Amino acid sequence: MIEKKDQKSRDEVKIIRTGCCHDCGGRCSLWAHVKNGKIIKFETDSSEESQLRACARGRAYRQRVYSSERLKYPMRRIGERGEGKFERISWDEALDIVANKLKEIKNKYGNSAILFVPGSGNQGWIHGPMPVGLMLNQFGGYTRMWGAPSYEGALFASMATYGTMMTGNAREDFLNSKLIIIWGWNPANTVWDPGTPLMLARAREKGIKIVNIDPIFTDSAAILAEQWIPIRPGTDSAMLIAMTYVIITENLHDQKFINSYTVGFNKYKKYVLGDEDGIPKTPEWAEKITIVPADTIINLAREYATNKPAALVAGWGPARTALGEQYSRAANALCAITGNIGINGGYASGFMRAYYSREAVVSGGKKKVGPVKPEEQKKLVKDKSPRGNPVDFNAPPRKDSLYKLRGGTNPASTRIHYNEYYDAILQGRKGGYPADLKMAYIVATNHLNQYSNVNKGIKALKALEFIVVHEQFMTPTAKFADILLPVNTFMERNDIAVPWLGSPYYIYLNKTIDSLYESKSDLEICRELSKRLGIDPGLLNLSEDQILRIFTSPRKDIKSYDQMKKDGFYKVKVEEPFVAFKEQIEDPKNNPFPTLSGKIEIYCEHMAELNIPNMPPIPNYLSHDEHYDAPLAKKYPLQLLTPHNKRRTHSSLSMIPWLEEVEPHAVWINPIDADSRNIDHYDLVDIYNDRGRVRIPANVTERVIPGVVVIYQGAWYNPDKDGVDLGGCGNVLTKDTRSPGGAFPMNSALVQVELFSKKESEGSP
Ligand SMILES: Nc1nc2c(c(=O)[nH]1)N[C@H]1C(S)=C(S)[C@@H](COP(=O)(O)OP(=O)(O)OC[C@H]3O[C@@H](n4cnc5c(=O)[nH]c(N)nc54)[C@H](O)[C@@H]3O)O[C@H]1N2
Ligand SMILES: Nc1nc2c(c(=O)[nH]1)N[C@H]1C(S)=C(S)[C@@H](COP(=O)(O)OP(=O)(O)OC[C@H]3O[C@@H](n4cnc5c(=O)[nH]c(N)nc54)[C@H](O)[C@@H]3O)O[C@H]1N2
Ligand code: SF4
Ligand SMILES: [Mo]
Repeated sequence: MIEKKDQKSRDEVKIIRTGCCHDCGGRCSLWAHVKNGKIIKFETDSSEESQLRACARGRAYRQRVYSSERLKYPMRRIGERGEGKFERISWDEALDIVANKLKEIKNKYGNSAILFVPGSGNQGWIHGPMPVGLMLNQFGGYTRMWGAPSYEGALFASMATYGTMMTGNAREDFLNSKLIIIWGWNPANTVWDPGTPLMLARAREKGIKIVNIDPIFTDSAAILAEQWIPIRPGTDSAMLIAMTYVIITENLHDQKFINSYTVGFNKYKKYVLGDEDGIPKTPEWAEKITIVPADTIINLAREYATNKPAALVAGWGPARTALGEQYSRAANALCAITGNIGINGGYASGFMRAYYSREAVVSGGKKKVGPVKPEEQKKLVKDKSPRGNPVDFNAPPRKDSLYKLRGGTNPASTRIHYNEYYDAILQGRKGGYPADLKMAYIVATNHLNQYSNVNKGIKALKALEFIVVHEQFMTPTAKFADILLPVNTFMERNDIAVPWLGSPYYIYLNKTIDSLYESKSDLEICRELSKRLGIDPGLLNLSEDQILRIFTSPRKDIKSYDQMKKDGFYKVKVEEPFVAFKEQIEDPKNNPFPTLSGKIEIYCEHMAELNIPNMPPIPNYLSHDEHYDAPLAKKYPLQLLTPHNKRRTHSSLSMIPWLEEVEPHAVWINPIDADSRNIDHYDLVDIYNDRGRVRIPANVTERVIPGVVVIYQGAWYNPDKDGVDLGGCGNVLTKDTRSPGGAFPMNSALVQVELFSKKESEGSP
């Protein structure tokens, strides 16, 4: 019987400060009201500015934690791989099987046969993929990926142009701009951190003009922007180059800035004016390609060049295309030739990260950027830290990487691009890949769903000898596991998380409830597996609190760990908004840009030396085989976009009833394209190409331009018996290749759409 006193304390509501650390750029406060060991309600940060307010997704989190679909105990596959038939087993048995398989594969084929597939599901420091990486390093290493689907095109361009990814100004600095261009960016939905949409809203309130360029009339276009300029997907570099043409020919460029801080302007100018190819990149030239009227291009170019300081924020979406780095390079060049870099109210575009001071604090000085020493360019330096992967040790760099520059993508040639895993599994060393892959260790990712060409992915996953997955739900990827291990959520453990792009705060995620069912954290799983593998668990043997204190200690900006734990966040006081490249502009002699030339590289010699097709050393407009003007467009005339949706974070949160009410999943199609196909609102339609077929309702809307259809990424792949996806996963249709710079072509697929059934008929919604 429960004592009266105990009953009373259980009935009391305790408020435990924690956070949401899904992958939306920001990390937000969730304050859990806990009664009798159960979360009954969430509040969010209502303390002093700047508030870390959670969005609707975070606020709906109770329905995820307590979902009946949560994985409850370890399971072993009993049906065909991918069929989703499993039986319950004990933790001991499951861990024994995983450890034995790891040892067997290592002995038989070597460590490079182990493919580690980490994902973005948890953004805290000590859970998710992190402990698995540490464990596998200790075990002798694994084959890992390079390339992030989020930003690889933008990152490559940022490194090539600026030699760094630290190119963003603090959000508050938007208020110092006279004009803000948000290009292919929808922060009203994608958040990036709670301060981003807020500052843009304040800028708008202040009367600062915001222009948005996007094929979709997004919520940002509707709420934040004064002007929406619809553009044909994948043609943005043509518009940017034509803006450059207007600026140069009308003498609106900042010649002094160009002379002092950049290299290669004259070479670019020749291309822009058409001196070499005979094609002047005029607004009229761009109009035909982009469908943006020449006058609109001219006006925006003039406005941008004459309203200084102006912020051009080139989002990552248009860079998530077949030759995405060209768009980012052209945007960076435009920022440079107008001299909008290194000043309050300006913006360098680039990668957008802006570490107010954190980076300096962690590495005890400046972040290591700039040229790599010549002797290190042939062989990567052995990284003996726990984060070093022995399989990468001493590997020569990839031939198409910016290997002479530090601080970008790891160039080890032992790595495989994330969007090329499937061919790597199917073809191995014979196909030119660096390893023969035999098992996959999949953690915190719904990889099959979230990376291109699902149907090829299925073949590849079936070809492996063994697959282990750490998951919270039976995702389309989890169905391919041989051993499926149930993981707890961030409500059930302690962690710390920081926002991606350097806003000055930390979130402390206090554990709110005990782990549900038999679930464990990734950390606990790796601690136990390490014992079975006979390796030193190192850090993994410590408690969460001990590890978090170790990780926090080099960060001098956190004045008190205990205060942070109590408050559930730590907001760092910053004297003034960070402005990227301020020192480079104010005192160039003592602060060169961390490029090989020490200047902003409009022309990049390093790229020229690489001499890779479709990777010119100056920004270009280029077509490709799934562009609107490619021969394939005759068969598949519509351009598919697969952007990020407000209802979920990637594929996480996709089955939450409260969030489903926000917006039903459907393919967006313009009335012109719908009418010509006899499609009405909410009819069931097929979207298809040579890679696969998706069947979902149509949302007939003018919010997307003619010629373009939209399937928001993240819906769960759900094939019928013929392999038609009834779930609406856009990656059934996207292409599993990469650009020379590593961009993922997730917004560059050609498709056709046809009516499947009218909405009144049987089988439709
Ligand atoms: N709600 C929510 N927020 C998220 C996420 C999520 O899944 N859900 N994911 C997070 C993650 S990991 C990331 S990386 C970021 C991604 O952030 P973004 O990459 O900025 O997000 P997207 O919505 O894919 O793309 C932004 C816009 O680019 C547009 N776009 C696509 N192709 C083109 C083009 O060719 N030209 C132009 N001009 N525009 C184009 C799209 O229509 C879209 O409106 O968002 C983060 N935030
Ligand atoms: N077509 C198309 N595809 C895209 C994109 C696009 O724009 N278009 N965007 C891409 C981008 S930018 C990204 S970042 C990727 C993201 O792709 P993923 O990294 O695969 O992200 P999610 O789909 O959210 O899957 C994360 C999984 O982690 C699980 N999880 C959550 N917390 C934990 C944990 O603590 N431990 C473990 N073990 N698991 C956990 C969740 O249940 C979820 O199933 O998607 C990419 N895919
Ligand atoms: S889902 Fe993303 S934006 Fe929303 S509360 Fe969580 S971390 Fe913040
Ligand atoms: Mo991402």
